[in-house]
Amino acid sequence: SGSMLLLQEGLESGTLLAQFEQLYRKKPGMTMNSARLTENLSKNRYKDISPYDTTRVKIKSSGGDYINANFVNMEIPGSGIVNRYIAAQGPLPNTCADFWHMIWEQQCTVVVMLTTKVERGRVKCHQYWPDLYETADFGRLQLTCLKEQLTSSFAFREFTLVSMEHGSEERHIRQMQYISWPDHGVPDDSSDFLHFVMRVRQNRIGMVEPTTVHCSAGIGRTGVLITMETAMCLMEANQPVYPLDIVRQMRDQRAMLIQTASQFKFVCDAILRVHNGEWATNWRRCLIT
Ligand code: PTR
Ligand code: PTR
Repeated sequence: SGSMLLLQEGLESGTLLAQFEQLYRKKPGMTMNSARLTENLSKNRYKDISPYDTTRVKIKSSGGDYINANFVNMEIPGSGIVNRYIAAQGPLPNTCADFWHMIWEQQCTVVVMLTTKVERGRVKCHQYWPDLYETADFGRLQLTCLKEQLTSSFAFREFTLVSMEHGSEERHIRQMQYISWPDHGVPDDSSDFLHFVMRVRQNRIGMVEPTTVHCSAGIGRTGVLITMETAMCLMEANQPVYPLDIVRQMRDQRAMLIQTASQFKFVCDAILRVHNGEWATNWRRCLIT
């Protein structure tokens, strides 16, 4: 199709990456004042990564409504679908309870984690969940880890989240962790990455509640994942795929999504690979079952 030809030519000539570098990282006119309030400073993992005020997720908490997370809604024209995400930083020790309150209040049932706890000796994310068969309390919420399935690239965990405030209402939460993707980098292998995105897609089909996606800062790897899933949905709906438009649409809702040109190139190559049928020609069929 036309958009794929443009994508291929843009990649080959280098113009697409040049245009990516020219894109605004933060939408002009958007403010980030809540992040800078004194009482919120300790709730940010990185000084230079803040949520826009207008799209930030607000929590009901005695310690204030602030969390470093934004709603990111991605429309799929022609299909009537809007994929809803919450893009968030990796929780800090002092923001884990806020994180689970956000999950509860927004009725999330899928959490996608694209970082490990420690990379190259630096802490990237606090372990915000209990170990297998253990329970952790976050204020009025009680979280129990029921299942953990580990592979060399991924970890899949299942939890129950119980709210003592809502007559012990219990929900089932699924966490999908990509463990072999360093920050500022790209996955070693786009097949692994595409399998992971497919599993996320399968878990989300028909879901109206937002999916929470986080890495360490909640911009680089989170942006790559949302871009790939959006592109897959566009292809499923037989709509053109313009990756720069996807990035712009994301950055209008959370600043800086997709951090490096190599991450952008990686996702563009993966889109072409899927379109050209070089990866799982039957992927559409997998989704219908
Ligand atoms: N973010 C720093 C800057 O803006 O200059 C650069 C930087 C890059 C800092 C990598 C730390 C980095 O490594 P890590 O995120 O793994 O600590
Ligand atoms: N100040 C940090 C830096 O630039 O290195 C912030 C940062 C950290 C930005 C990690 C992006 C990072 O990657 P990701 O969003 O994929 O966790």
